Amino acid sequence: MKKIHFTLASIALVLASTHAQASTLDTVKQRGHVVCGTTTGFAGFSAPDDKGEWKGLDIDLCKSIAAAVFGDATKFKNVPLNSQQRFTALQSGEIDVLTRNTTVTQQRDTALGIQSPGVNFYDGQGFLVSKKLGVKSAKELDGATVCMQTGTSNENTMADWARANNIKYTPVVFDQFNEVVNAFASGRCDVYTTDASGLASIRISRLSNPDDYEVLPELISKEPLGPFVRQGDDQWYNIVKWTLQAQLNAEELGLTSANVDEQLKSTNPNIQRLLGVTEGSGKNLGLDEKWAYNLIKQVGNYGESFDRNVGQNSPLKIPRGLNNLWTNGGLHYGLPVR
Ligand SMILES: N[C@@H](CCC(=O)N[C@@H](CS)C(=O)NCC(=O)O)C(=O)O
Repeated sequence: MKKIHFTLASIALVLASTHAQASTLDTVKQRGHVVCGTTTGFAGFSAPDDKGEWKGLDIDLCKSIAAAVFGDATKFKNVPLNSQQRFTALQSGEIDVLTRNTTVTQQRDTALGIQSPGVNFYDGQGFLVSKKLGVKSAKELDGATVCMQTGTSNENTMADWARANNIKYTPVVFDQFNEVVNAFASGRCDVYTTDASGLASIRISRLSNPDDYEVLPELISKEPLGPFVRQGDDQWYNIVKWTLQAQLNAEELGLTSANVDEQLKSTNPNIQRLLGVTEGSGKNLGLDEKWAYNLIKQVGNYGESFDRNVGQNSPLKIPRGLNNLWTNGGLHYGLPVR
């Protein structure tokens, strides 16, 4: 099995290097829409609503890229990918950008032919249990059966943590997200471990009685989640990187989808540069000068997207915490657009 994966990865790397020849921006423009890799359906981050429209924090990043490139946030399509499929899809050119709760690690950022342009959600790995289990701390999990998804960083983190804490556990692992959720919901395992944001999403959107479950207090790792692009296309890397930076800068500068038109009259030079009133940032990216204006107007700033999808105005109600701006005690720090 290992051998087969290795071979597939090598083929994908060769394909990726062939692909790097054509500029991703040209390919995207010619096609008329950007293609983002997302989850198969993870409420709050990337999931279809009742009308089949994909919504979420990661979908908003994808839409923002579309707005930056085309001036139209609707010019995107998403390819649903499970944890295992996501890197091959990016390497092979099936998607232009992976916008899907993916932890930035050194190995992923170097050895897979892909690269991380930034972090759009700071997270950590945690545990979800049924209250019936009567466990209050992760330290009490000795002997537990633990549900996880194949191809996630969660598998290795769990193994490291259990070894360090002298905890024995039986992994119950599946390829498909639905299989893991169903196994946990039917009691086939005592614990579900993945990113805390994922646990919050699963508890609210996938379990029939969310109040029967709780997330344990411990986080056992750092899981900085963010988009990935292929190595070898600096312009596309910069477009994705600065799209995220524009979302963050907009929040820092108090620019929202509601007030951005009025703010075109602002005399603040930082606002003038971000909104393309003072020209330059668009040209640097190979985009229209209104690239950031368009994404702020059509999708909103980072905080608007956070609140609507995963924060206080969403069913998940995840606190801003580390995902607040640095000026409010969080880690998000918009790099200067100048
Ligand atoms: N952040 C971790 C975990 C990400 C991950 O794939 N989590 C699973 C949750 S169990 C998921 O999102 N599954 C959704 C799917 O496969 O559609 C990673 O990058 O490996």
